Amino acid sequence: MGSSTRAWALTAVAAVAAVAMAAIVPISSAATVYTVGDSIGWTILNNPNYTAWALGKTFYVGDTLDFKYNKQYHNVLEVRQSDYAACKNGSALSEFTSGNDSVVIDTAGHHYYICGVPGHCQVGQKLDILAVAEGQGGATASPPPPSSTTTSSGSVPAPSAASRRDPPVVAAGLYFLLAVSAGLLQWH
Ligand SMILES: [Cu+2]
Repeated sequence: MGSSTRAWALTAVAAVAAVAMAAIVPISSAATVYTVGDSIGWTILNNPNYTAWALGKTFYVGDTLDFKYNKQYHNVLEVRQSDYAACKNGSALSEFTSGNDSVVIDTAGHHYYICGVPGHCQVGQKLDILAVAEGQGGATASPPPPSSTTTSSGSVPAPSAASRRDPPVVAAGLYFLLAVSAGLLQWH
């Protein structure tokens, strides 16, 4: 009886380990690069709808927006919400003019982009994306407050690429599993 019981115990430990590790280790996804507008790029031709383009996509901090356009006719300005809504280009937060701009989303929350060429924003060359911090759910996530977090322990920093896998938590999980398996084997 001893060997079969021990085999059962080891199988149980393995199963518990698999489930526990799946829960402990967050799913890690590589940063995504999006071409704004996909094949049509950043333009006013053919009535692009960048709101529709962004719909259903989950943007994470660390992802990249590639704006591809003819730099003779367009540019990319990151602007505040009010300027996005009003299509004002006078106080851009950032300006991109290369015609092939890779813009890394560096903070969670909304990011607003318009073309600064007169008239273009008004006919739809504008993009509003909502970025969520890594590790947060997509569809159900709401934008965090601009400068503070609502975690129970206020000192915990926002998730970042460096903390995507949390070694102390994984180590604690492994220690727990070792303790469980040692206990199971002792019982038999
Ligand atoms: Cu334009």
